[in-house]
Amino acid sequence: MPNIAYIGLGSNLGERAKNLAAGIGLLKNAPGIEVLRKSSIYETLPLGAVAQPKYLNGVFEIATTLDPRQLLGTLLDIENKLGRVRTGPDNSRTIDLDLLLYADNIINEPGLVVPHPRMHLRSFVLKGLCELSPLLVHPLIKKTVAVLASRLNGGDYFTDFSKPQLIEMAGVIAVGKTTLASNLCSSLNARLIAEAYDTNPFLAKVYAGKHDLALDSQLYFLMTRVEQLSSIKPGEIAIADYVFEKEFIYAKRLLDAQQCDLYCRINNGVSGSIAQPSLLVYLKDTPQRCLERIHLRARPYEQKIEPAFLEELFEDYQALVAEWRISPVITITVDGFDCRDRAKTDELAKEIKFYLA
Ligand code: PH2
Ligand code: MG
Ligand code: MG
Repeated sequence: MPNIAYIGLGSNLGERAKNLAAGIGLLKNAPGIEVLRKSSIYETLPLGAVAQPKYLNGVFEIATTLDPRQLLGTLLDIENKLGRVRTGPDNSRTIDLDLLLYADNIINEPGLVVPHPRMHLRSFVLKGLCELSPLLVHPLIKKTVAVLASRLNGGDYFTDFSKPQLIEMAGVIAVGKTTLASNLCSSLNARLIAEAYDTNPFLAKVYAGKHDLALDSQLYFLMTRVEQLSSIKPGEIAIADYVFEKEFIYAKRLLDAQQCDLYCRINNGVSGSIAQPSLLVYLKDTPQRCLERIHLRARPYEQKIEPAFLEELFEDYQALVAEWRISPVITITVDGFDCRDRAKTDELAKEIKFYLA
């Protein structure tokens, strides 16, 4: 019985479309391989640190009687036949044939890693897979390629161990951000970066209606966040129970137009050195259930929060996540996921590792 496998094609040198067509031609003629379906071809910006020409990328579904090692050998033969040189200053290539998936095999051998270790970070791979088989499950991450694609929002990412490995939590007040962040920290042996709400000397007064202190409160949060997010070392895993960009959500809601403008200028002026997140975890629950949790946890100054304010925050977070282009986003619907449940949070921690260097 042949196995189904998926091959990623790429070219960014010479006549790219012709190179891809030649690659497919040789694939079709190779013994033990039947090409079943092809995705669209996408033009993509080169992903990685070095400047390169743009790529054409596509994905192919094949049925094969070759085993994974033999299939890899065939792919390398085709690359060589089409004149790919595996040296050069910028790693550009006339043709690149990557084994993405081979049935539900998990292989980790020198030169042969399946699933392709970076496929879940690349929209140009996942979009192609989604055209062919959106419900295909990634055998390690155990999510469909459709879910994996939606986490990237059209972007392509790569991990970099020379940068801080920062995870940020987004979501409405009392959705469970701090609880989840601290559980993930113990699973991942990471540092917790907790929002300084209890040391903010202005916050309670602002909640109590002193709107003239709203700018002070925002600036206090801003400076503590900048200090916290500038302190993470290269390679260190840190989890913040906030997303830095929430600053703009709250500024817009709490400040008048002139304050907000001044605030945004200060923010842009001081935030240049903060770490960017490798991953955003968005916790989503109804504003109504968040309000119930606010009453349960009984922080005095939060008890007057109006349902309408939470609804607005919810919409703001939805918009923030919809426009997010900084990192992949894992969205968790809290209905059905208890942030206190260690079995669940351990499972999520395992998944998160695939997004870190
Ligand atoms: N392949 C790489 C590195 N960067 N960028 C794009 N856009 N497409 C690729 O196929 C690609 C890349 C290494 O194989
Ligand atoms: Mg490649
Ligand atoms: Mg390759």
